[in-house]
Amino acid sequence: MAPYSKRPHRRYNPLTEEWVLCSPQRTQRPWQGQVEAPAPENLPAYDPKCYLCPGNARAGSACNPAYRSTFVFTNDFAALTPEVDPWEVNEDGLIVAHAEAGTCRVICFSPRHDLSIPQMDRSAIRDVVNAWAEETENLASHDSIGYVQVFENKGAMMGCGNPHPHCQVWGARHVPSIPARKMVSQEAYFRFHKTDLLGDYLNLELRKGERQVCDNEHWVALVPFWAVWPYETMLIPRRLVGDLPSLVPEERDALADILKRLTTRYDNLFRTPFPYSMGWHAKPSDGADHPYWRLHAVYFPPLLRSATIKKFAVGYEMTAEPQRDITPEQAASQLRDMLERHYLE
Ligand code: H2U
Repeated sequence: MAPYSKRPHRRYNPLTEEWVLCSPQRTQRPWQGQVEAPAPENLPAYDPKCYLCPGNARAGSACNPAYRSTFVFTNDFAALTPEVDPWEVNEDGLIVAHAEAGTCRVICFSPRHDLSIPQMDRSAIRDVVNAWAEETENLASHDSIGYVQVFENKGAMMGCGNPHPHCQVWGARHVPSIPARKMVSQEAYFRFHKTDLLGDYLNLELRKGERQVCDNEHWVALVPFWAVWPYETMLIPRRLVGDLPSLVPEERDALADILKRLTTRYDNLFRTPFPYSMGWHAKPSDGADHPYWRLHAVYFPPLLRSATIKKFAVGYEMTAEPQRDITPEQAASQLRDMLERHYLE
């Protein structure tokens, strides 16, 4: 039996060069902490008060068209704005800042207020994949944008203000901290081994088989060895491809398939709309090749042991390093055992 199934240990994340403390012996501890409200059920297909539904008013004078598939708009409360005069502050390397420019877009996945990815059909999810790729390409074409981050925040537990299925795409001048760390480690690995870090990791996982959740011809979903969140997963393409626009049609079809299957397993785990933050980590959009960068998605769901008990990243995690109880192998096995038919169907 692997030394990491029963006793406390630390695991290394070669992408971010961070460690996670894993304490499998703690899974039996009783819970007397906070219990979250269950997610609302029976949402209407159309909500007249929703600012993302077709035909409805948004902030200011904006009004959504009567869209029938995906719908994309520039965030009315954008965190980044395109026209920023460059400036820099550096006082003894201790007070350091610079201006940041960018554009924030919102993608509505569907006109239906009540559906999310696991309940959408594959062709509708394929439209979402295309929208991700198209938005990435459009933003990346601006000289002032050096990195495009696609992310989805799902569920009130994750601070998402609206159940209408949507995600955000932020293009920024500088590569943000997390992808920047992944860039350094992937580049160093590639220089040394002449192969890409995530490709080698994927091959190792395929040989071992203990952390895979589901797969198809072009994609593998697995719980990474270094996962921090209880049911954290990663989606990795079998081909070395650096960004969403570079995916060929078959890979996009297969991505729609694996997105539906993975998120259905999530929903089925606690028979609830599974909250998460997910995001794509693609190569920087600065026009350079970045041959070492393998596109991948990360899913960080907060739920711990039921639909109403979530993990808090506090205490040791805030002051020392991330920690988890249930092992990635146990989480993968639970997700593997789930049906791929949605519990509401
Ligand atoms: P959340 O509800 O998940 O926060 O995301 C919705 C985004 O939509 C959010 O970033 C934007 C918010 O700024 N928004 C608009 O752009 N226009 C509106 O009228 C309301 C919300």
